[in-house]
Amino acid sequence: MTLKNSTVDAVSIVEIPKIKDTRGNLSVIENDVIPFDIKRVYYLYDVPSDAYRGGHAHKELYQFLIPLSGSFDVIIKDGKNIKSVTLNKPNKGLMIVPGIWRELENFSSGAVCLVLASEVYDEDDYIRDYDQFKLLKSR
Ligand code: T46
Repeated sequence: MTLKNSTVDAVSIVEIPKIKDTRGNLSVIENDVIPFDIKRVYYLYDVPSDAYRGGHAHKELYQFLIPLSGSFDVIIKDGKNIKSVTLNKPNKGLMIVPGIWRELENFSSGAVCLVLASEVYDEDDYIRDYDQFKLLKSR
């Protein structure tokens, strides 16, 4: 998947295996759940309900977003199409491929968004200007 050819249809909800017993649930992510080796893990928390995060796309980065607690909405755009996904189950994550604009909003109280990333942090991988994003997608 490349910056140029990806569409919102390539962004998918992925179910994370759940091991359930009387003590509660345990979910585990191994290489068969996500299609990349994890190079970085970060998380968003204590996000005010009126805050807006994201507002950018990545050139090469794959990310897997997991709502460890609470819920939030992810708006995804490919320059032509828009989709909105609500994440609210800790065993269902969102796989975002390169070349997809994302906006995160409507965080519930206590929401925690865990992100597994295919690359280490690199500001050069970000496209933070939406007009530039649309131009790159249309070329
Ligand atoms: C994404 C959404 C879901 C770092 O120093 N290292 C890191 O690994 C990250 C992710 C960020 N930062 C710095 C860069 C900024 O100075 O932390 C500050 C906040 O980052 P940003 O405004 O990009 O945060 P979000 O929540 O808008 O976006 C982040 C990720 O950057 C992004 O890739 O998809 O979470």
